[in-house]
Amino acid sequence: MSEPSSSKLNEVSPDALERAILVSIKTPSQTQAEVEESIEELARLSSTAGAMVVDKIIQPKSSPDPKFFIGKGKVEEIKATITSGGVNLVIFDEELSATQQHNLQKELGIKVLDRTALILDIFAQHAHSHEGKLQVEMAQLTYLLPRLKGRGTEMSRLGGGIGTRGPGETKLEVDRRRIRKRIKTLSDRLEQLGVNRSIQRKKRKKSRVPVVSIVGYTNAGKSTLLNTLTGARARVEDKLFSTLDSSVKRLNRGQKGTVLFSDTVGFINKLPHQLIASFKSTLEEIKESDLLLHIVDATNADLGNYLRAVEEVLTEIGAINKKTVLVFNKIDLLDRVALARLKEKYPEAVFISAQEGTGIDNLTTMIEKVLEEERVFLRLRIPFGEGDVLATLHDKGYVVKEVYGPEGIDVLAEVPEPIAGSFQKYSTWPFSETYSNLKM
Ligand SMILES: Nc1nc2c(ncn2[C@@H]2O[C@H](COP(=O)(O)OP(=O)(O)OP(=O)(O)O)[C@@H](O)[C@H]2O)c(=O)[nH]1
Ligand SMILES: [Mg+2]
Repeated sequence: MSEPSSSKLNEVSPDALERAILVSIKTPSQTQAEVEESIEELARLSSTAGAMVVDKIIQPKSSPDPKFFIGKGKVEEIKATITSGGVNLVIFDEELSATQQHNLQKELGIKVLDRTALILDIFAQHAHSHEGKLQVEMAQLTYLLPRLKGRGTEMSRLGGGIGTRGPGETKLEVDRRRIRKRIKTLSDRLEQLGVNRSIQRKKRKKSRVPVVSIVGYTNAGKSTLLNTLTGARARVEDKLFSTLDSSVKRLNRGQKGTVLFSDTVGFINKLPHQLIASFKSTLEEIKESDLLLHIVDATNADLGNYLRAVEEVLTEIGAINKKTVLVFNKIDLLDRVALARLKEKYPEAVFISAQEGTGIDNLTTMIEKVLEEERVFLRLRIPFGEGDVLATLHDKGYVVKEVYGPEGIDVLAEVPEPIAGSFQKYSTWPFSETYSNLKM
């Protein structure tokens, strides 16, 4: 049960590459460039997973066909290419329904995958830590469960490998039950690991060491930046999803104390929901950090699209309102004009080359500035009946001192600046003064 839908690509040697056709539709609401860029990315995902792309097909279509996703005529066309091109894999750029995948596989006689299955496969190959492996397995099983239908009959014809392993139809119910049980086990284990993580986080919070999370699209240069900032030696590769396990590195700033930098899994357009759910505790680290560095590969053609994709995931994990510094990376690859244009369009951003060290001083200064801004000390008196306010302070900030008096609880707390205003009514000295950095 540990290898639910895939891992064949793990075993593919360079001379036995799977030969793939990539397929997408272009709906009226999408631009041609958008669809082309997406299928190019699918090609990069395919080669990261170990498949060789033989052809790419885009069909203009008002909406996906419920039976085959693409039109029946296109299915016939693909069938012909399969025979002539020695193709043994078709990958769709959008998530297919169980029925579509089943119909396509039946009609084409070869393996049919979608973007989600492909990403899950890459994650399966790149997961190294115990937790990472559990997270990926859970995501794969969640993806597999609604797609078990009909697998039994297809099995023998499709010749094994990704997405084809599975039980015979008669065993299906038994298997569904087994999968559900396994998902439950995985979810319990992950929850336990999540608890451990949150204990670690609380400890960190208590020691008041600020945490800066490096987030961004996959391959933007997050790990490179972590290495440049902290002298770490995280894995850097021109591949998608090199980093799955988040790593936290300490930077000693002398008198200013330490800062922790956290590098984590990259995001992508149409990031499978199963992965977001499974990587919940990893992604929670982002939500809990003091500052986000949103790293963008400045050489990307359609920057807006990349920014949006990251913002969507940040929204989904509840981290969109975090204090964020936008960082354009790889400026060594830009000419002067392109760089100037970018600076004009994003005046608030920082421009760096993580690889060459350009702009890192600017970035560090910016980080210092923001971290300083973050700290706001409040002196509050909280009435006894409002325990939830104290709980919020503990949760979102750091309670320096807490004294129970006759009229309520006197609290000295440090909170993130953006939420300071919500405690104004409990303030026990003129509120404006609380904004200066008061120490005990
Ligand atoms: N030219 C140039 N290349 C860079 C720069 N920063 C990173 N790269 C390259 O970009 C590729 C991706 O870098 P990583 O640091 O692995 O990117 P990442 O965001 O951690 O990627 P994932 O972990 O896969 O999501 C590597 O080939 C790096 O060498 C830069 O400033 N300039
Ligand atoms: Mg990385």
